[in-house]
Amino acid sequence: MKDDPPNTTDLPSFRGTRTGPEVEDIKQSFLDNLFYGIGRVPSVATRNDLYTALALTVRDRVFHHSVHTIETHEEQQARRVAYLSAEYLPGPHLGLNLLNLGITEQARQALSQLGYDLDDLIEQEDEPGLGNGGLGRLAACFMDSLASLQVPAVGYGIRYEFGIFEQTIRDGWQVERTDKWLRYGNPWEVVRPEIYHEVKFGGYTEPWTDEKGHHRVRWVPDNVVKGEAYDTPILGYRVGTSNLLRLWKAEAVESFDFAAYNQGDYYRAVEEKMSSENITKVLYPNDELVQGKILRLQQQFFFVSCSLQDLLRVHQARGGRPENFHEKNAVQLNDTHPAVAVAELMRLLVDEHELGWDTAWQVTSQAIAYTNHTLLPEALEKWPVEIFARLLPRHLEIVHEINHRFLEGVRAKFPGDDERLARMSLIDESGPRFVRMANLATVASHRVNGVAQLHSDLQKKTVFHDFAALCPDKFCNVTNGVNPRRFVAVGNPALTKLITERIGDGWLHELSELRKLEPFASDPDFQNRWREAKLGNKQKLAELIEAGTGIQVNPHTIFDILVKRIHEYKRQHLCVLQILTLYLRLKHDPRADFPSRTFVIGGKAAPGYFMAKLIIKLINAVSTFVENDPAVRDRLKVVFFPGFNVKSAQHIYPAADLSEQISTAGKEASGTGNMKFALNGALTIGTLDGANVEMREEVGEDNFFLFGLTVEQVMELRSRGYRPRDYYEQNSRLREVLDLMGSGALSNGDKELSRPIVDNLLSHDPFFLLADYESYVDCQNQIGALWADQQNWTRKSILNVARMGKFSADRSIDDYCERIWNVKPVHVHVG
Ligand code: F58
Repeated sequence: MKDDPPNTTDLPSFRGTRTGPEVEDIKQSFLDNLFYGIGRVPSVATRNDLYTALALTVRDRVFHHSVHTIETHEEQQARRVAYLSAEYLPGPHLGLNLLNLGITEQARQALSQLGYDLDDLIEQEDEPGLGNGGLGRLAACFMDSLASLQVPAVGYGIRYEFGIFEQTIRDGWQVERTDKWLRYGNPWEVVRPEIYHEVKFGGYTEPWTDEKGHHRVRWVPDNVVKGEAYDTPILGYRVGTSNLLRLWKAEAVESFDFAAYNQGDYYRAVEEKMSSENITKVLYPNDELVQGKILRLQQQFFFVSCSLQDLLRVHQARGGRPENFHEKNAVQLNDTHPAVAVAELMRLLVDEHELGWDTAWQVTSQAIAYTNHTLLPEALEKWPVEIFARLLPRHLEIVHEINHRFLEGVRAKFPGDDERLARMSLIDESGPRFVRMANLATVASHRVNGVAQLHSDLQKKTVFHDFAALCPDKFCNVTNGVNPRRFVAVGNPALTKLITERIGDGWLHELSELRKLEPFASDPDFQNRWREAKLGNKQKLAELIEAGTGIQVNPHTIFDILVKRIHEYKRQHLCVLQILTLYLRLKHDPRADFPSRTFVIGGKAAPGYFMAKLIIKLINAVSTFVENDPAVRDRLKVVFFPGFNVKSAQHIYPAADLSEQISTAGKEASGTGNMKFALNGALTIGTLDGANVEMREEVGEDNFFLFGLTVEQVMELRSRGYRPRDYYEQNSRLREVLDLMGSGALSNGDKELSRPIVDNLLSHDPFFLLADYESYVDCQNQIGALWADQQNWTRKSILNVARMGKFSADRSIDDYCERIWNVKPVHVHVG
């Protein structure tokens, strides 16, 4: 791909060596940064020193854009987006920033002239694992797209000292290790000690009357924590805009409480410091399960309060008044984790800025909007009222007041319908009392969106049914998207080069331009080169697999890949049933006619989620089992890829032939891995779930391998009374597979190991694996047959890429701007 800075007038020009784009500039500033930035000379520099010097060199150039962006945004005072997310998974910054600046090749040459290899240094970067999975990664893709589309925006979140744990595998089991991502420092962030906010916790409230005779409430906390800003610039692709990701770190208000110290209570002062700092110590590693842990509520409130105070501060510094806050700020809640923002914004406006309740409510509800990412009941956040009251006494009062006013409205519209009131109330009173965060977010938001059309439709039919009956216009859909710059241009240079040679590089700005590839889908020369690119990527992944697991895989086999968080609803164990089905076919007929496959499965399991961890162990057991069988091992390989994260994902998606998107219909809100695979030329085997539905519509049903029950069929089967054992009894193939699993053969005779999984499947099977098994296996057989026809396979692969334009995060952000935020781009010129 051509990587020169484009020469349109509205693109940044650089001045001076320090931020210049030429090879010589980069060489000089790299050496300067090595010398002056970290005090090293090349002869003694470690790989990390070299990486840091290069990161600083790139950061200089990014900051150049940041400064212009801030200036332009100050001048124009345009409405901006504040994205509130408890999680961000940005991935390594270096490669993407180089691409966005358009200086990858110059940097490569500069380093090579100095005797270093750019890719080596890019590999050195530890990624910030400040999220669990799709939700955090989506937030990062959105930050990139906001900047690339030149939308004024700031991302607010938490600077966890320890991000998502590192996963290693010991004896087939997941072992968690602390993620020390800050171990060698982080050259991309800048601490802003002068930008901080105080956040109160606990205590009590008291009424008072002000001099005008107004009834007021004062919150007397028993604890105050300071949030300090850490800023990371997020540069757009080949534009002047560089927005901010501002993450808050908790600090004690004073390092030492001298009063306490003087009284000799030194330890109490130190303890207070430690407990304040604990708030941002570690990310909770659960996906799709929320536990009512008090520290988690503290984290949420901490970052929300800092962020809203910051927004109000900037708003006022720009001459805004609290009552027009919503005109200048669109505040987006990424799921309910920041939903306490509703009560905090009300508190700030009413208690601190002295607005009347109705005005404050107008401002709050016009500023805030909420994205829901899940329909799973165990993932819908609710806080025990008692915990909420203890930590946030004033906010509980505010929630009650909002609830009171809201329910009055509902009562007026649906008189006498007490059950409806109970369902819609912000407080769950069916047993022990809880604050329902999704209800709070929904009531206060002017828009609520789902993340794929199917998900948004289901929301209105299920969790938000009553709310949609009350305000149908509040609900909308914004289908997720991904960042093609990171996941194709940076991750898959071979494919990028090939595409760009044919259709130019406009697709990196406007992904729908990939359509221009369609005429080449059947071109034999293009097909050959397409296959070569894929093969090269598979070879690279094979090297990584061998380094990480010791397993040698053959790049000429089908790379059949399933990577995502491990969860029963995502059905990694359905893939295991298919692997064992192929295994048994080979045992029955060693010459069975199907192509050899390499299954790569990866993902982290929540540390407390027993079944998910057992699924990992099962996959590893199957891996060893087939590897130990000489009659099978050249036809079937099973790899559990340890430590799946953004960095390894960049190597994995480009190498896939087949993408497994096999969740139970109705359970996966959208999925985004599905998009990353398809954009890299993998064909998808999938259910009609999440965004799979829209992907299939786009790429065409002939180019998508569909199997399994639909949402309606799942619901129907459930209500009819699902009996998984019937499938076992009626399907001899399935019976043989489950018997093999239960026999202990996979685990050196230990029958107990897979028992929880087998028993669960036979007697409950809440995710309908057995019901979908036959259709899945049949579909896999069709895929095997298609592989034999490489031309047809390649044609479908090209058509998949050509028709994925819709799934750019740029399109998602356009939709948010239009349907929810009413925010316009601001052009930033970098002189
Ligand atoms: C994911 N949610 C959805 N949650 O599962 C996926 O379908 C969707 O594509 C993605 O969001 C983006 O919209 C998700 O990743 C979490 O990780 C939460 C972390 C905090 C606890 C609850 C789950």
